[in-house]
Amino acid sequence: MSALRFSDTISAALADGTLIVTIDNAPVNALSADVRTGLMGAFEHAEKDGNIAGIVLTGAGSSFVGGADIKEFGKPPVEPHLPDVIARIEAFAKPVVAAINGVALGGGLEVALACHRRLAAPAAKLGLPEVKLGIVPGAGGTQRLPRLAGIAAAIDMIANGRIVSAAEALKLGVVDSVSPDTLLADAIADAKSTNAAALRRTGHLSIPAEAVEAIDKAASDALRKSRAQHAPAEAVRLVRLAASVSLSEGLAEERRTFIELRDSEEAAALRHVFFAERAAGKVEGLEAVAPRKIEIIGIVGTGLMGSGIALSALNGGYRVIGVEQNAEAAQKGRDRIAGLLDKAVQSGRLDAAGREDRSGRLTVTADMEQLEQADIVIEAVFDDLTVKTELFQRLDAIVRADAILATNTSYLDPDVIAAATRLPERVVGLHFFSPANIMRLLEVVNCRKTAPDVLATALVLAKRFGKLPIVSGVTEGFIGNRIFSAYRREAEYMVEDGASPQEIDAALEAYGFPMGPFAVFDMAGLEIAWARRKRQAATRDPAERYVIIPDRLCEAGRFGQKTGRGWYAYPDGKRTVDPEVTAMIETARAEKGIVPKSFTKEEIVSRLLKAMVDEGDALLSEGIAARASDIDLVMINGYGFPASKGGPMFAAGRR
Ligand code: 3H9
Repeated sequence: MSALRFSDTISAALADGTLIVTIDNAPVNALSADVRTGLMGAFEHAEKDGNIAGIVLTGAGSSFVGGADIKEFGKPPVEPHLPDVIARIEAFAKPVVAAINGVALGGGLEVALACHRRLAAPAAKLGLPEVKLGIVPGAGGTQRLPRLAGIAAAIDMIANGRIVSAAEALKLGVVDSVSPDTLLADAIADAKSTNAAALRRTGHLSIPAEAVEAIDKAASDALRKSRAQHAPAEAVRLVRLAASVSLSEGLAEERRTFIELRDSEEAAALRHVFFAERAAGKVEGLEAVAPRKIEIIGIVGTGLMGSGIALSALNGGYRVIGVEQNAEAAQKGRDRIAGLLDKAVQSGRLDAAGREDRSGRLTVTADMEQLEQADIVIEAVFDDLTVKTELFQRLDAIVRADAILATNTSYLDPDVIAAATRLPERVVGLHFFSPANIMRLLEVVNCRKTAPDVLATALVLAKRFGKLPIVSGVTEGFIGNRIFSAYRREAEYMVEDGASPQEIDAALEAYGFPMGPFAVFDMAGLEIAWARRKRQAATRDPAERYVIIPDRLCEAGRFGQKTGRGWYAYPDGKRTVDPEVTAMIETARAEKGIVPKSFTKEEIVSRLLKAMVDEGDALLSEGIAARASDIDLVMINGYGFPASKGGPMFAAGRR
C-alpha cells in the first residue's frame, strides 16, 4: 500500500487495484473547500492511473461526512463547488463505492448518493437534515434520493429532516448493503466485482412507481409539522419535481432554491440556533473538570414531573429508584411510569425489549433509606420552601457524602435549600420543563456553592437524558421564567393600553409562536401567578405599574382552561372571546383614565420582543446567563419562541 495526499484533508492508499480515498477533516469531515479540492485531485489521479480499477470513498474517525461546512455559509463561495464534485463522482468511468462508516448527513449523503454503490456500517446514520437549517439540500439530494427510495420516502426524509439508521436505509434502498464488521474490505471487494461497463448511476435511474395517495400523505404530514417555515414546503416541491423533469433541470431548480434559502433570514436564524446549541454545552472553567460517576439516580416524588424525569433517566440507561410517601403512592408512581413506557411502545418510539430493559432498571419504594445507594437524588416534590428544605435535610443524612442532591424548583431559591444541608457544594438545580420526558430544555442551576464537578456531572447527566442543558445562575424564575414574567407583564400592559388579548395572541401566532401569551396563560392556569402576586404585594413598589385585570379574573373564579374560563371562555373546549372579559378590561382602563389606542401586529411583536431583550440584557449583566445565545435557546425550547426567528436576542439584533 502506498500513501498519497491530495490536500490537507484528503489522503488515499492503493490496495489491490482499488484507491481508498479518506476524508479526514475533524470533527465531522465537513465538506470544506480543502476537502472538495482534495476529492477533485483524487479523482483526477484515479482517472489517469491505469493501475486503479475503482475507488472506495470513506471517512476518518467515526463520521463519514457530516455535511457541507456550515461555517462557510454566508462567506463568498470557493471553487470547486460541491455539485461539481458530485457530478464528477457520478460520471466517473470506474466504480466508486461509498463505505459509509458513520454519519452521512446533508452534503455527506449527497456525495454517497452519487457513488455507484453504497455500503454502510450498522451504526451509520443517514439523512438530509438541511430543513433544520432553513435550507434544502443543494447538491442533488432532492433529485437523487427519490430515484432510490421513491418520492414518498424522500419527502418524509427531506421535508422532515429525518435521519435514518443503516438498517432502515437498506430497507428504503438508499444503501445496497450493511457490513457488520468488515466495511472497508467489503467495499473493496464490492468495487472489484462491480462491472465498470454497467455502472448504476443514481441520477440516471427512473423514479420508482408508487401510489399518489402515499405521496400526498407524506407531503401533507410534513407540511403540517413545519409551521411557518419555508424550507419544508420547498423540499416537498423539489422532490415532486424530480418525477416530471430531467435530472439537469431538477438539479438547476434545486440549486436556485438552495441559494435563495441559504441567504434568507430564516436560514441565518436556524444556523444561529445550530451553533448556539453547540456553544451551550461549553461552560467556562469546566473544561478540565472530571464529572462524578453516576449509575443510580434517586427521584423523590413520582407525580407528573417525577415520572417524566424517571423516564428520561431510564432512557439515558440509568438505574432509577423512585421514592414516594407510602406504599399506595409508590404503586401509583410505578403505574404512571409504566403508562409512559406503554405510550412510548404504542407510538413506536420504543420496542418491547426496550420497555423490558427500562422496567428492569426501575424500583419505586416508600422507603427513603434506599437512597443510600443513589449517586444523585433529584427531588420533584411540591414547590414549597419548607417541604423542600426539610426533604433536603433528610436526604443529607441518608445519601453518601459524595452523592449529589438536585432540586427541581421553579421559583424557590435553591441557595436557601442548599444551606439547609451539611454539604451545600453538592447541591445543584435541575429545572425540568413539563412534560419532563418530552421537553428538551433543562435549566441547570449553578447555585452559589455548587462544586465545579457537581455542575459538570449535571451537564453530562442532562445530555444522557437527551436534554439541552442551559446553565443559569440563581435568580427568581431562573433565565426562562424571568424573561417569561417580563413578557407577561408587557402583554398585560398592552391590554391595558388598548390591545385585546386576542389581538396580541394573533400577532404572536403570526410571528411563529404556536400559541399567543394569553392562550398560554389560560392553558397553564392563572392561579400560580396570582398567588405569587399576593405574596409580593407587601414588598411591591407602590409607584410600579400594576395591571389589576388578571387578579379580577382569578377573583371571579376564572383560572383558565381547566375551569372553562380565563382570559377566554372555553365552551365545548373551544377558545372564544368572552364579552365579560372585554368588559372587565374596559372597566380597568377607565379606572386609570387610559384612552385605549390601537396596535398593529408589528407594534405588538416589537413591544414584546423589546421586553424580552431588556430582561435578557439584565440577566447577562447580572451574570445569570453566560451568553445571549443561551437565552435564545431557553426561549425557543421552553416557551415556544419560533426557532426560525433565532430567539429574542438574535431577532432583536437583526431588526
Ligand atoms: C449541507 O450539507 C448543504 C448541502 O446539501 C448542499 C451544499 C451545497 N459544518 O454536534 P456536535 C461541528 S448543510 C461545520 O457537537 P456530535 C460543530 O459545530 C449541512 N461544522 O457533535 C461542533 O463544533 P465545535 C447538513 C460542523 O457528535 C463539532 O462539529 N448537515 C458541522 O454530537 C461537533 O458537533 C447537518 O445539518 C458542519 N456540517 O454530532 C449536520 N457539523 O466543536 C449537522 C458539525 O467547534 N451536524 N459541526 O463546537 C450534526 O447534526 C452533528 O454535528 C453531527 C455530530 C451528528 C454531525
